[in-house]
Amino acid sequence: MIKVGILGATGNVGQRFIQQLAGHPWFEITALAASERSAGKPYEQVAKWRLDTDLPEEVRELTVVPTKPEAVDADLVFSALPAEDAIKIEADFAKAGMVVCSNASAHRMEKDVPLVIPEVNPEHLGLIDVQRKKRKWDGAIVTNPNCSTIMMVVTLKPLMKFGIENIHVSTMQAVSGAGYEGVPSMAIIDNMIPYIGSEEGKMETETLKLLGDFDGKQVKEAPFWVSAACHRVGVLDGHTMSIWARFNKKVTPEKVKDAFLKFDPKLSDLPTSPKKAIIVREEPDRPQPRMDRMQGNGMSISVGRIRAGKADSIQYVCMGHNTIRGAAGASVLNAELLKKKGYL
Ligand code: 11C
Repeated sequence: MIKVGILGATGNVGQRFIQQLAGHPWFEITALAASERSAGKPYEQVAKWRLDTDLPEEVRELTVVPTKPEAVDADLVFSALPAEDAIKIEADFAKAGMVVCSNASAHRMEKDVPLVIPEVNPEHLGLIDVQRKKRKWDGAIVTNPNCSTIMMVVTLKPLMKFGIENIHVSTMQAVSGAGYEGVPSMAIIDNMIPYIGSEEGKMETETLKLLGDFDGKQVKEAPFWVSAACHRVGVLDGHTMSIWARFNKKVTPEKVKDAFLKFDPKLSDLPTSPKKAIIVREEPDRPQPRMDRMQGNGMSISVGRIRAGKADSIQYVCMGHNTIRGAAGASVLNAELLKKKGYL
C-alpha cells in the first residue's frame, strides 16, 4: 500500500478526499493535516463531518497534524488547501521528496507543472521530469483543473478531431463549490449570483493548456479560444453548463453524439475510473444534478440536448459532480495514473 496524506483534511474537498480514499485498494490514509488550530486532536473531534456516508472508521481516531512535511508520514499527499496557502506548502512537500496531487489552483498554470485529466492528457505527466530537473527536488507537484473546466474539457476531448474553432460556455454552479461558508448562508435560495471570482478566466486558460500538445519539454496551448460566463445557482452539488462549440469544418449533432458515445479513454485499470467517462442522455430534460451527479460513483460526466445551434455551432449541456469528478475524485484519479506510469 502507498501511504497517503491529505492536506486541508477538514474542509469540503478534504472530506471528499477521505470518502474517495476509504478502502482504496492502492492507497492507505496515514496522515490528515489541517491548520494548527485543529492539530493534535483526533479527526472526529475537530471535523464536523458533512457528507451523507458515515465518517470512515479508519480515520476517526487519526490525530490531525499540522501541514508541514516533517509532521506527515506519507509518500504522496493530496492537497485541498486554499490557493493562497498551497503556493508555499505544496512546494515544501515536493522539496521534502513527496508527490503532491493538488486540487488547488496555485500551481496549475506554471509551465513545468502538469495540469492533468487522465481521460484527456495523460502524456502531460512527462512534465514531472522537466519540473524535477528545473526545481532540483525529488518530489513533484501534479495538479487537476478547476471543477467546471474538468466537466467541459472531458467532453471537448472527443471533439478535438473535428477541429475546434471556439467555445462559448455558460455555467450554473453548485454552492458546494464555494466551500462550507457558501452552503449554510443560503443566500442563494430564490437567487443566483452572476459572478464566481476568477472562475471564468480559469475555464478560458486551463482548457488551452489541457488540450495543448506536449513535445517532451513544454506544452503548446491549443489553438482556439474559450469565452466563459459563470453563475452560482441554488444547487447543493453538481455543476451544469451550456456549451456552444464551433468547428473548422461542418459537423452535425449526430456526429458529435457519436463521438461522445464512442469515447473510451481506456482507463479501466484505474480503480476510481468510471465505466463510462461520458454518459449521453436522450431525454430533453436531462442531465439534472439531483438525478445524474452520482453516475459512475460521481465520476462520469453526463451530456444531453445535443443540437444544432446558430452560426454553425453545436449546442449541448453537460453536468458532473463538482466535489467528486471536479475535485477529490480528479486528484485521486491522477494519483492512480501516476502509480500506473511508475512515478510512485
Ligand atoms: C466553484 N469551481 O465552484 C469553483 C471552486 O479553481 O479549483 C473550485 C475553484 C478551483 O466555486
